[in-house]
Amino acid sequence: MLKYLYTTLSAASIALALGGAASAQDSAEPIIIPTHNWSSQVVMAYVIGGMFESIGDKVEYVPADSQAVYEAIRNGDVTISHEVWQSTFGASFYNAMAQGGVIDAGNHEAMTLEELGVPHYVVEQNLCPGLPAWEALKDCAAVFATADSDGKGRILEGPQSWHGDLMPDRVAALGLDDKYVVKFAGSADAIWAELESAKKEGRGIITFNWTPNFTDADGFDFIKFPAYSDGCRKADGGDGSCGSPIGWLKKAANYKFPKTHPKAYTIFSKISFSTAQIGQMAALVDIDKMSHEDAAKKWLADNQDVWMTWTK
Ligand code: TMO
Repeated sequence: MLKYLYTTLSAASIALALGGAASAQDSAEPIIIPTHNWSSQVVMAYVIGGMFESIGDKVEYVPADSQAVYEAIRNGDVTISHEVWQSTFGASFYNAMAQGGVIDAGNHEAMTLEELGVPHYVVEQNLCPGLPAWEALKDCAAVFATADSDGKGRILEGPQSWHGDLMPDRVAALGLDDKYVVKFAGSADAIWAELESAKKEGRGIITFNWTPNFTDADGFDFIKFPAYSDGCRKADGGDGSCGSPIGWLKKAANYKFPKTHPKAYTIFSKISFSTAQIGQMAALVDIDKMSHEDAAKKWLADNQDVWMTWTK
């Protein structure tokens, strides 16, 4: 009987007959994963790429601008984005979606905050009484002055590519611009280097930072600005006098991805990293000084129980 089946039916139809509905195969075309300029995102790119490779799919990594990437996903040059931070990229994500071609592939478990703040010792040692309430900043600009800040307090913002003039707009809207100047860091590493030297010298420093990040473990106190509400930002038509939202962290994909790579897309839709897991990915690079690729290999090796529940 079996011999008869083999000689008259194709392998595919036997699989169908014996196993019920056979699932579709993923395309041999590579899945294009973007890399940006902060550590968890790059490590997570290789972590997710490693999961896709574990099922036999091909992966390519492309350095991409973290705002323009949503248009690149929409037109198919890039397949996914695995860290869509609400505060900084929510508008670009939904603008691209509204043009057609971007899908929401679900949220990570971690909630996020992208905000100005101070290392914990600044609060603990009372270097600026009243922090973390933003009003305290009015009376301690001198504590945050640097050689290049003209006697004003310096606010060290991240690279301008992340969210443009959000912080200069906010500082002006809150009436802090006669006392503070916003300087853009060239890279995330420049922020970490400044935080380290300020800590060594025991001096006050205000920087942009975010959670989940490796700094969660150290203690970093985000400043409490007036609450965020939709439309409060200048870019959204408001006066800009609001802080950042406690936001979601989403995954995005090109609309064809579920069809071209159904197995990989199914995995991608299930992926959900926690605050601790994302902090670990950043720490492997920013504290342990591993390369992004090596950090991802180590993370995958140490956390098979986590990711294999999504790939099996
Ligand atoms: C997008 N970022 C996590 C750097 O704020």
